[in-house]
Amino acid sequence: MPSAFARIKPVQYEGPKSKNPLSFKWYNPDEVVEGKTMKDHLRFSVVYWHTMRGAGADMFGWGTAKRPWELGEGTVKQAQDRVRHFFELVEKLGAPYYAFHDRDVAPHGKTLAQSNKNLDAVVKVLKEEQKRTGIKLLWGTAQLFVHPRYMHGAATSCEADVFAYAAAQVKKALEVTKTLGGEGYTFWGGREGYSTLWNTDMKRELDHLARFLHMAVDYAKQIGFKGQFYIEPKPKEPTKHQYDADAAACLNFLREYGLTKHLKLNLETNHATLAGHSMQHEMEVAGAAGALGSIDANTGDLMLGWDTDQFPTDIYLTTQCMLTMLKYGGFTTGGVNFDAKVRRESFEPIDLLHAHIGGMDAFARGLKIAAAIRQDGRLADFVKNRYRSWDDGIGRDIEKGKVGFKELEKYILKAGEPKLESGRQEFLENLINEFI
Ligand code: XUL
Ligand code: CO
Repeated sequence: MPSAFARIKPVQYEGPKSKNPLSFKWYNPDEVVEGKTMKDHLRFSVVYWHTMRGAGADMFGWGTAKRPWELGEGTVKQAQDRVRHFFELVEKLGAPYYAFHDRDVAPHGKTLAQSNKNLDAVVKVLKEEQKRTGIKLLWGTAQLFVHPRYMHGAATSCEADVFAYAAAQVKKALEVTKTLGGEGYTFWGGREGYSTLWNTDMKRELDHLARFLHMAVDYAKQIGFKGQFYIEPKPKEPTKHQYDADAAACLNFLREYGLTKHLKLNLETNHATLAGHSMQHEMEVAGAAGALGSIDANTGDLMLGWDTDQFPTDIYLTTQCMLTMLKYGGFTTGGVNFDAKVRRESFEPIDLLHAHIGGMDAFARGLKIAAAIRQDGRLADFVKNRYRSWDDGIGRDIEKGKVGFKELEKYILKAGEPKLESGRQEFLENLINEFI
């Protein structure tokens, strides 16, 4: 079977002057930035679901995408062949990682046993292709939202048997993630939320979600899966309200249920903006809590109120992401995972290459700009200087817990009205523009 990408040459770095649309202008995998290669900094990952299974259908129309690997009856054999197309694409892009859901790689069976069997047959090919290409699994996950049984949620379903089914599905997904050497495992609460509070016992559902995650942690220990667990915040869609609404809500939930040591956050740009935050805000919240794990790199459309999952091309966005990432020490287990899809009108397989090349270049550029801003030092110096009143005197005494309200009253009666300095937002915005 000739691959859909057989005639495409491996994408190479040709530099910013190149006019070849199938080349990298900025992503130069071996180029060293802040002591590490770009490849190791960015740890790019291609998602199976949008890339291979997304057909471009929307509420008003059928799928438009021309996908030779979808011409067939939906058999296991077809699923195995599809994997080979996928790896050829990822290989040509030179991305070192991929991510998948159990049910996007292998067809649903009539029973759980049949689904597991289907999955095993496809995992065999995933393993072969990983071995052939050296491409690794960034994280695996279970699809707990497409099948009608999950209409009320999975771990937060009102029906205990659905919880049990979801647990059995995640058990298997953890096993195959381990088999494939996955460096992580993600929980995105597909339908873990509610449509109306009139029929919902929120406390009970949250308790169940925590129980579910504890079971996953226990099972990972039992089978010796050492990958990093992630929870992926999203405020809404498909439900009206998702429990994992944003980074702060997830961290609060993890803390309340004793899960902080076991899960970090996998943050997605379009989910951040749906929650009314910037991606940088979400990354700072996670970073401050020591929970900045991985990112689902995409972007939304600020004119629209839903998850458009576009490829990231905005250099300001990627600069902000990489500034925060570098500030917190860079990725360890995580990476830049393109949870993004081409537009419905971009229906040819080649559009998948343009999309990923654009995203990889945008992040490479963001990385270089962030490193230049850090090297320059004026931004960091400004922030440090802004807080200098905390480095000694009364500020240090407050931070060290040496003074209380009584001492502060005495202090301020003597010191008088505080003297303030400008926040210089516009000056700093201009400073950032020097680098972009
Ligand atoms: C959905 C989403 C998911 C998760 C994995 O919005 O982002 O694809 O990343 O289940
Ligand atoms: Co995602």
